[in-house]
Amino acid sequence: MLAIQKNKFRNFLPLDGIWDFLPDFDNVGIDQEWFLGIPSARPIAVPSSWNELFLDTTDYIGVGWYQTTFSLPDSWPEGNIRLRFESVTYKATVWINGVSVCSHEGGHLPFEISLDQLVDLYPIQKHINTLVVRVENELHPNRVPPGNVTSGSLRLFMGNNPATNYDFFPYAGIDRSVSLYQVPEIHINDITVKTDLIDGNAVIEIVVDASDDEVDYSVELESGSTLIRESSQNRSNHIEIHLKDPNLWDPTNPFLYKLTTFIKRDSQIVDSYNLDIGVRTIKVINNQILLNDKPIELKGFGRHEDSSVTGRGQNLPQSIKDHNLLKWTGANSYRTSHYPYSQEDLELADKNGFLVIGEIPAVGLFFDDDSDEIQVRLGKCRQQIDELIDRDKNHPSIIMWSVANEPFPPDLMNRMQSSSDEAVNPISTQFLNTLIADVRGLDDSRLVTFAAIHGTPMEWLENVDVVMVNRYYGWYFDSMNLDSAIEKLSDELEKIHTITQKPIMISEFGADTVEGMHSVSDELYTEEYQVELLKKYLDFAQSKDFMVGMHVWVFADFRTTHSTMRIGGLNRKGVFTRDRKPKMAAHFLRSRWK
Ligand code: BDP
Repeated sequence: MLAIQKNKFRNFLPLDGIWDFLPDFDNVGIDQEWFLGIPSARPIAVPSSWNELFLDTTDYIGVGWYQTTFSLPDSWPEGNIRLRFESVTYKATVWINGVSVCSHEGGHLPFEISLDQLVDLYPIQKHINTLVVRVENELHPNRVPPGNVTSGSLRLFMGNNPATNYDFFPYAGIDRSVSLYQVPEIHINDITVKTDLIDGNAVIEIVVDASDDEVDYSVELESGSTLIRESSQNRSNHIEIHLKDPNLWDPTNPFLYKLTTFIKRDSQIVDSYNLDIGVRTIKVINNQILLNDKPIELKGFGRHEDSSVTGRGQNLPQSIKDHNLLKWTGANSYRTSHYPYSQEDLELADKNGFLVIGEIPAVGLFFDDDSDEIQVRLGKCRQQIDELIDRDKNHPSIIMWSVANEPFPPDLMNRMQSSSDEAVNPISTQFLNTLIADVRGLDDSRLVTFAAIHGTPMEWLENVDVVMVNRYYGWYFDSMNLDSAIEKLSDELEKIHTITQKPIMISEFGADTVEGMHSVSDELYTEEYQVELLKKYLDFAQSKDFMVGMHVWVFADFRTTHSTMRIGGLNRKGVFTRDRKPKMAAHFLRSRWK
């Protein structure tokens, strides 16, 4: 799914702004036909999450209705108009002029609908049209991420309502932009770009999917002052560019080439699309991750899309600021924990040279309920992998896909406490292997992994390219005893490496820290303790050849549900506060990484 682009062949009409909103606390909207027009309204910003905006919706995660109007410009020809939502959390049902046009389940990823079939029902071209969206964010065990889980799993983060087994707040709403756009009658549907290096020269492979077979394909690659042009032979939609001495993309030189793709009908160009592409390769060989055939270590963070006003709603100034602060620390990498981030955030990563691990929203997965329920969740994860790779496959910044964060084996507590290594139920192994195989089937040019909790069965790790572990020795285990914590960490990771023979990265480690809390002796929640813990982990990683990355949990404090483990409803493991003030740890990392 290509990002929306405006050019001489394509039109674009953003619908963001102030919409009408009505929370449906009693879930009566469908019966009362609110899709014909919501009965009363308060203003809301689109995009944003509703939770941070109104006093009566702070903890509300049920149903909310949105409404706006639009008219199409006279200059737009008829047909090929699409309505696109970049992210609605969790389930959207959409009506135009009272006619139901689509529904979509799963937040964080785009969906769109062609309006062409509507034209027979209603001449949208000539009218002021009403757009109504019902957003529903109830937490269910068979959704992804699962919520309201009552059986088996580790319900770590149960605090007040809502009950989730992950700790980030389940924000709801139209979280990213909504727009109308138009493509020409014969148009480019999709472009897939892959790059390889052969004897130091680049091979750029471009596959174009057009709406019509009877077209000719060509591309232009802008490289400094020269323009390389290639056309396909015999209407093949596959074009290769060979580039001598390419300017390779990497964190120190995130060079982007401008690639323009054209399709022609009867020698006339009928559509074009621009992409910024980076030439780079990513591989694992023995214990190392190789970027452009050279070993690279990932230094960075897990993050969250989280802000005190927009919630999980898109906040471009904050993305820019976060990227600048990431650079300031000397980080070269981050994970989109625990869901896909906005496409703008990835554009920034391409430009700023961050190595990104893209993750689907599969956090808190569990496998000890009915097998039918497990299959429903599997289906949802597979849909999310399809949609994620479809959206993000052309970003040079993405080097690895993560198919889950901390899936829970059924006997997790036992495994955590006794380091038990008993075989796990095969359905869970098959579940993860199916996701990994899906990723490889869709994208053989990147690595695949998942973030493994302490106690993860070894057989789950057999199939990944890089073993990624979240570890909290020194915080949830052996708190206040960092030497013993590091000893246990070392023993455990040595063992995992001996068995798997794969490179390992720690994708989460950290300590909750209240800014301004200090002590001369070891004390939990102090800024000194956070620095000490991070330092010991980084020293450990430096001493092991098989360690390929360290992601601190977490970049900045973020909102959680209220619980005895979360002071003030925040996870405070950030090295920046929620309003992006540095704690001592941020300065420490900068001195270490810069
Ligand atoms: C890990 C989760 C992460 C939490 C973190 C924590 O992956 O989402 O925020 O623990 O407890 O288990 O801070």
